[in-house]
Amino acid sequence: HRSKSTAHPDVKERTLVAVKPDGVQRRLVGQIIQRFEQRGFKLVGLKMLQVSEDLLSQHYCQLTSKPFYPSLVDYMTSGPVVVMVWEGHNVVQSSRTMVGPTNPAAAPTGTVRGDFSIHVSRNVVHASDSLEGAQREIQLWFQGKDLLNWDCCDQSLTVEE
Ligand code: IDP
Repeated sequence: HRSKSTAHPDVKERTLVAVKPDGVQRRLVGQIIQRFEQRGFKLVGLKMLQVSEDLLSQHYCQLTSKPFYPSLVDYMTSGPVVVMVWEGHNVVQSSRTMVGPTNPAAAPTGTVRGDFSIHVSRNVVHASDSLEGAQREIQLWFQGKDLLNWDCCDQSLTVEE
């Protein structure tokens, strides 16, 4: 006998995905959301904002000493971003696969970066790279009250419960 709670403990896994300013300007928000919806993940948080340099330096705390960091700040603050939290089985790793490698030149067709971008400095989208990173980024970008726990009526069609 397997109890419901131990069979699939990670259906509540969450990750942070952001459409960067180039993706918003190029009107790719809808297509990017559609990919996560149709895969079967659940949207639990969504907002549009102009990013501050302070938030960005916390988000990219491991990159602030890189030579490209000043241009990364210019890019990420050039216009609004749309930031989302997606939930579901293995969502952190699956989102990274759906987004593709950092450098679009290496990104396979079928990935967001492989389908919509050509250069590392304009790669359209962000997705957390690990469970720990996802937790850190979600706390940074969202207040707990702005993440919703809701029942998706077709959940039993996407995971065994
Ligand atoms: P990731 O976004 O795939 O997790 P990171 O190494 O965390 O990759 O880099 C964060 C972001 O910084 C990239 O998505 C890209 O926008 C930018 N970036 C990374 N490496 C370079 C570079 O060599 N030149 C310009 N921008 C870069």
